[in-house]
Amino acid sequence: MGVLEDISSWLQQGRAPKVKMCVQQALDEGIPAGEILEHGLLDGMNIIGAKFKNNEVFVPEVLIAARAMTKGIEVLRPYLVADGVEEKGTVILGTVKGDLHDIGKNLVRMMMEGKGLKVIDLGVDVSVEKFIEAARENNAQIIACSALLTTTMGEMRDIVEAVNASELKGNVKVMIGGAPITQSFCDQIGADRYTPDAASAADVALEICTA
Ligand code: B1M
Repeated sequence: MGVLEDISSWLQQGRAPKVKMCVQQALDEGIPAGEILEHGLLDGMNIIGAKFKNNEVFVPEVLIAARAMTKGIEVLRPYLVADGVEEKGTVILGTVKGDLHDIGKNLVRMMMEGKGLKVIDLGVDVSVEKFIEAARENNAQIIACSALLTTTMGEMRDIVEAVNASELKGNVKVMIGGAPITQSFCDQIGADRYTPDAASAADVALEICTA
């Protein structure tokens, strides 16, 4: 088995130190950073994402794998920048105002980063204005918001309205998700996309950014 398969396999097992070690080994062997990312780290994360979607692995495994991926990316990052590997798009992510739940949002971030997207994570309790400002400043293609409370999901309507009332209209898509969110709520508030889980959120974000 080659070192790229090792990276993918250790990542799926959530073994961060092994992932770091193998990424360094791959760099020492002269494998380009983009290839290590694509065929090692992202390959492993894609497999985990698919298994998560099919209920073959659960939140703890995903979090541990995602942490291993983050550690691998830390080793790789300076080389990626040097090699000029382009990010595939920029996503502004946050949990809406009044809502402090962030476990699902963090999964969304990790899955999106696993797809090669740049994610600017504004954290929790994020106001409409902060989402808009960040999208504007970073030339983002997507505002992605998470809500876990029925009392905070209405914030998403305000975000859609604020985008539509600004120059971002047409250029920035609003993606929504979280336990109480449904497709019918998405249709009702005119958001661009609803996805039920982190893996499909990442798939859709990539689709939007590369369309
Ligand atoms: Co809270 N809480 N909580 N809570 N909490 C819920 C959501 C609740 C359903 C529990 C219950 O009563 N059964 C309930 C909401 C009821 C409602 O609104 N109808 C509730 C409540 C009431 C509250 C408080 C008000 C409790 C209180 O203080 N009285 C309070 C509110 C605080 C606030 O936010 N202002 C509160 C507090 C907390 C804790 C701080 C203790 C903790 C949060 C810790 C943290 O996030 N760091 C917490 C937790 C852990 C939960 C439960 C138990 C678990 C949530 C979770 O992390 N799930 C939750 C009950 C439950 O859901 N079983 C509950 C795991 C996570 C992976 O799932 O976030 O749904 P989830 O993400 C999923 C999808 O939804 C999707 O992807 C993920 C899976 O791949 N997804 C997206 C999420 N965001 C997405 C965005 C996308 C796409 C997909 O696109 C952009």
